[in-house]
Amino acid sequence: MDASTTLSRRRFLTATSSLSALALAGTVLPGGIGRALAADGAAAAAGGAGEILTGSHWGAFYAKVEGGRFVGLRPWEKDYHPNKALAGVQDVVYSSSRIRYPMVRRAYLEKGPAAERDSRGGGDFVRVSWEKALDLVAGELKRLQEQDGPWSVYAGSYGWRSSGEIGNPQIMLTRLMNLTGGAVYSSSNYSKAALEGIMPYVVGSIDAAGPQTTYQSVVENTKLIVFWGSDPFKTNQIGFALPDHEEYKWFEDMKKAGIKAIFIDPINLDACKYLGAEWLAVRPGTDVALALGICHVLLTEKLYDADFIENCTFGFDKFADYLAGKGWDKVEKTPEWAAALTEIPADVIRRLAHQFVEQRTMLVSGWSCQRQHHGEQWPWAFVTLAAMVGQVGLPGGGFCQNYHLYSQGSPSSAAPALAPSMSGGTRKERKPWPAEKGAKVIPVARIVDMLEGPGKPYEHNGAKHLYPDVKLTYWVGGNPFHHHQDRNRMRQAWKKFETVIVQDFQWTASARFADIVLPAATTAERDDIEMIGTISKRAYVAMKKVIEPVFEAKSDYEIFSLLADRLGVAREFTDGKSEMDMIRDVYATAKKTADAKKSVALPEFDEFWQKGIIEFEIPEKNRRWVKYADFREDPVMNMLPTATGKIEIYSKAIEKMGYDDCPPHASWLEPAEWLGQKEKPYPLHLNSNHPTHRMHSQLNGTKVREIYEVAGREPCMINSKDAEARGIKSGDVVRLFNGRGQCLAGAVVSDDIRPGVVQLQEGAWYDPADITDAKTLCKHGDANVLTPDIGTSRLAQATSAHTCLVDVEKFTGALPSVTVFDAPAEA
Ligand SMILES: Nc1nc2c(c(=O)[nH]1)N[C@H]1C(S)=C(S)[C@@H](COP(=O)(O)OP(=O)(O)OC[C@H]3O[C@@H](n4cnc5c(=O)[nH]c(N)nc54)[C@H](O)[C@@H]3O)O[C@H]1N2
Ligand SMILES: Nc1nc2c(c(=O)[nH]1)N[C@H]1C(S)=C(S)[C@@H](COP(=O)(O)OP(=O)(O)OC[C@H]3O[C@@H](n4cnc5c(=O)[nH]c(N)nc54)[C@H](O)[C@@H]3O)O[C@H]1N2
Ligand SMILES: [Mo]
Repeated sequence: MDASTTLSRRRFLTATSSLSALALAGTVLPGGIGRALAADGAAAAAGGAGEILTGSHWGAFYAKVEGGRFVGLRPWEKDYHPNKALAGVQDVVYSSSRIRYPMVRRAYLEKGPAAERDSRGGGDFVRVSWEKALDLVAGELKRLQEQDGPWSVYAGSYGWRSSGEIGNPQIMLTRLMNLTGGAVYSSSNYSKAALEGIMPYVVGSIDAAGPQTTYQSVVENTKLIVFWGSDPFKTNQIGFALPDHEEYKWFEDMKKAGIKAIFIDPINLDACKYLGAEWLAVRPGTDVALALGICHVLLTEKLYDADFIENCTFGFDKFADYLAGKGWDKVEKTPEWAAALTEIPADVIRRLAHQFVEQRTMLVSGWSCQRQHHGEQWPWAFVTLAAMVGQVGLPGGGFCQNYHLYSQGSPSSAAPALAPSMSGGTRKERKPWPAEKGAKVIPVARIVDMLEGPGKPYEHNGAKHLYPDVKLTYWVGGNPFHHHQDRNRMRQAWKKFETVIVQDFQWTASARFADIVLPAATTAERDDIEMIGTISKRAYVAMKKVIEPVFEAKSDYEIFSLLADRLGVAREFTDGKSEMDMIRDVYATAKKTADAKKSVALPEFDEFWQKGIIEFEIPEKNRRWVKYADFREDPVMNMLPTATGKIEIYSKAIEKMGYDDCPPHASWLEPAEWLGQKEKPYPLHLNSNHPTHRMHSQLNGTKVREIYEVAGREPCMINSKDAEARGIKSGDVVRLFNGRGQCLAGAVVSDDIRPGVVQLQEGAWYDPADITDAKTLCKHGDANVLTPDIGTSRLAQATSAHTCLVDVEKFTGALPSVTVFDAPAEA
């Protein structure tokens, strides 16, 4: 056992108290940008004694090590805007919610699979040896894969595992399952599945991935930038590779360039204040109507770019008929029609149409507007609007659906992108998979539908499938008891699983609702390799092990290798490679590409590993890259990979599907719940957007909570009018509720949120008061006890988390304490 494990949490917090200085450095308040950037030049020199360079979703950093203990950290000196949550990356290693040993639910251990499933989540676990835990897991996988069939194992494990090219436990799980006969997997994601479903029909690719028109192009050319359901200040704080937060530098440049900005969002964002922008507090869920209203003005006032529509798009006539009231719903999409739905005045809608075409305009969308019922309609309406404005492919003009993540407007270096050396491989069939056994892959957000309806038909993207009859799940690198909607429904459905295995380093609710819990190592406890900048590829970092795994944690690779051994596929699984061999492979592949293309000079691996980092120049020619410029220039030679080679405003392929919940052109379809509904079940809209100070549920079990918690709970922002009507003051404990569930939260009364809307950011750990109660109170503030679990449409079957009405009241009952941050007892 590691010496550090004997230290109490309190002593650890004292030992790392210097982190509070770091915590203050990266504030996202408007003035924060200037401060963080000013601090950049003065940052301390690289890598002092006892410091190890590594990284995380929150940024690259130097870990301080003393006597084998990870005692502190400081951000990489070239981070433009260090994330204050970085402090949690150290704290998480020793936190009270760390999973320390393999644990098995008592009833499961004593009575076997499927025993007393009602007691899941009750916290009655027994500590077991690794031998025992791995035997149990391997035995169950064998039993189900061999005796039953691969369709009975759900290995669609989804989630934001850590940064690093070899630490990809989901690839490992897939590889292990494929080597042993296969399993049911999942497709797409919770992030942008509606967008990923529709965009291939519209522009021939996902669009919101890879390089975008660079910020340099925006700074030099754009006169008006519109952030539509997009909060680049907040969501760029994290990255999948190691973020360098370059976006914040570009925001400063945008401000200096005097670019006018408009934010369309129910919340008055820090970025909006920073840029001195106009805030349009749209009614949530009505953005499609707003876009259609603007399109109507462009059409009727003949402001739209007829040449671009003629040369670069397909199917405009049908859409124009729809705008004019001659479409499938016979409703004209006038600004007055849109104003009634969106509560954005008709004269503002008219003005926006004029503003967009009168100057170089960049339309920017985030992903919240597609994480809604009929979410496919938003990206389609947005791109259609941009096509009518006609600036697609011009410097600083057109549209971007991805400036809010990974600093995607950053120019790229010439270095090859690093890629995992391990692949999931293909299924080694040991048993044929008959059609009646159901789908091999389900849309990720339809997991509860699958659990509730084995054998039931469903539709997805033009095809019909059956849900498989799954009995076991193995979850690694994700937290479904945070990310999935309608927690109470999910809790019941989860009982369908006879065995639930969770491999994590934190006692998340998913681990608490599992049967077998395996303690994984954090990235600080193993070696890896990663880029700084998903798009910029600004550097390669040797993510060196900071400390030995604490308690009995093992790296995901070691755990899966041990399981592979028990399942008789060790050699195939590991290929005889250690983790360091795989790191070498990742580097060797990049070096081979770089050498062949003569793009960048990479040293031999040992030199790189010893140095710890290689940084790359950004070639001048990459700084002004404009997306869709070649398509615009010659739409015939450079056609898009759509059915017609053009931007499809109308899709014949979607027409053929005949879905009433996804018509063949962008359309306004009323969501299942919204504030304009005739008979609203509840009076307030719940905005469960992404958390400012966390990445989802990660680092919730750390001192990062001290930055934002209210009354010891997740904060809930409420408009002063709504608060006053309910007698709520800042700091009060409130109860949010609807027909699906209820949770407590700490009130923040503010006029930075539109009346009628409350914000409870996603990711607070679920903390049920009484697991025997079907609608039990979450004591801490998990937004997903309230959200509905419905597919966006038959096309994408994505999550509709943002389609949610609730009510809020001041909580006056006996206040239950939050208990989710203490690990279950190690009996
Ligand atoms: N209401 C609502 N719900 C939402 C959303 C919303 O906007 N509103 N957003 C959705 C979106 S876009 C997403 S992407 C999902 C996110 O959902 P998740 O990705 O499931 O959320 P995370 O909290 O990031 O969970 C990652 C888990 O992996 C663990 N982990 C990290 N690194 C490792 C590792 O190396 N090994 C192992 N074994 N475990 C590791 C962490 O401790 C953590 O428990 O949530 C979705 N849910
Ligand atoms: N700090 C931080 N950054 C993150 C993450 C995180 O958890 N924390 N998660 C990462 C992941 S996995 C993803 S997928 C992305 C998510 O990126 P997004 O989905 O773009 O992020 P959100 O914060 O959910 O929503 C963006 C904005 O949309 C607004 N909004 C909500 N509903 C509506 C609406 O109906 N209309 C309009 N116009 N606006 C609306 C919200 O108030 C918010 O300001 O972020 C990534 N970045
Ligand atoms: Mo996401």
